[in-house]
Amino acid sequence: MKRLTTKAAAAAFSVTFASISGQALAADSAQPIIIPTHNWSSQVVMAYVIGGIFESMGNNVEYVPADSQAVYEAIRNGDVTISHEVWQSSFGGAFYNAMSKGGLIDAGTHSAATLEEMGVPQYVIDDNLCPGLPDWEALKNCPEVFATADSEGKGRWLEGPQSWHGDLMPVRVEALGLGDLYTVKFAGSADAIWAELASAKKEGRGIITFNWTPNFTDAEGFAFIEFPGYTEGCRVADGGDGSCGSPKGWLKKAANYKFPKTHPEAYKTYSKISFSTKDIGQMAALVDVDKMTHQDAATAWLAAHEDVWKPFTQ
Ligand code: TMO
Repeated sequence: MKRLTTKAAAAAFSVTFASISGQALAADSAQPIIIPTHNWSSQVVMAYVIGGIFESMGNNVEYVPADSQAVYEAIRNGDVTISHEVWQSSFGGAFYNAMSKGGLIDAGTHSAATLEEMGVPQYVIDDNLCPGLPDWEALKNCPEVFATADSEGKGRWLEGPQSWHGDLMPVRVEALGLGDLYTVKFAGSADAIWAELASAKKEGRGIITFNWTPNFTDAEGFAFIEFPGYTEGCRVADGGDGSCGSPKGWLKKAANYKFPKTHPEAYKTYSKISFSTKDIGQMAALVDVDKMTHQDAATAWLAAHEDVWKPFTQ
């Protein structure tokens, strides 16, 4: 009898234990979800937006400044939990590299389509400062329009920080046969690009800078130069000559492979998060136009757009 009782008790215990551990598996860990911040506005605002969404669900979050290329290795290793703005042109290579080594998963794609490309403010086209733009071939006829004090008599391409995509643009200038006419200068920060665009506009002078969409500049108008079309394999890193333009690309979300297990509720929400061109443009504009801090911008964006983000949590 005693044996049977013990067995029954053991059976009852194991049923209870299974259901408790079943519940435990469905609840999120109290360990912080680690969110990286990089050096352009929408990404930092979106870090706090997504962190705010996780916190609204009772999760703990932590923010770490991270290099935007090295972050994919950090996610793979588990030092960082997510990357919420994986731009195809700049980071597609590092993203798939980390995925193929193991430890990083694709957590879905934002609805916004992207472009990261050299271009000119709309007035450069409207005032016909370099006839034929935005076709890249027009650049051959007007390097002097884009010359600056530091550009050695050539036209200047003002690139973003080199950390974004290395020597992509210097290689492209050479591959297109523009090396005698144009030189690439790297800006120290995104803010340095915006400052240069503002002063060129004030002076009504020509300027070529790296820029992207979605961004706050979508509202005012920015014309991306049309380079030879992007194809898989057209870049030097992929075996090509590097003369192609950037892809009309995707914007993905990456995560460490354990995130769905450690924080199943937060991961489910993260997998549903999809921001539009408008959403991302607004996040950038709150900082770059309205001059809010990134944190305040995120708080304001969350308060004004519950209709956008609440459904992701349901
Ligand atoms: C990665 N970025 C949006 C700056 O091109």
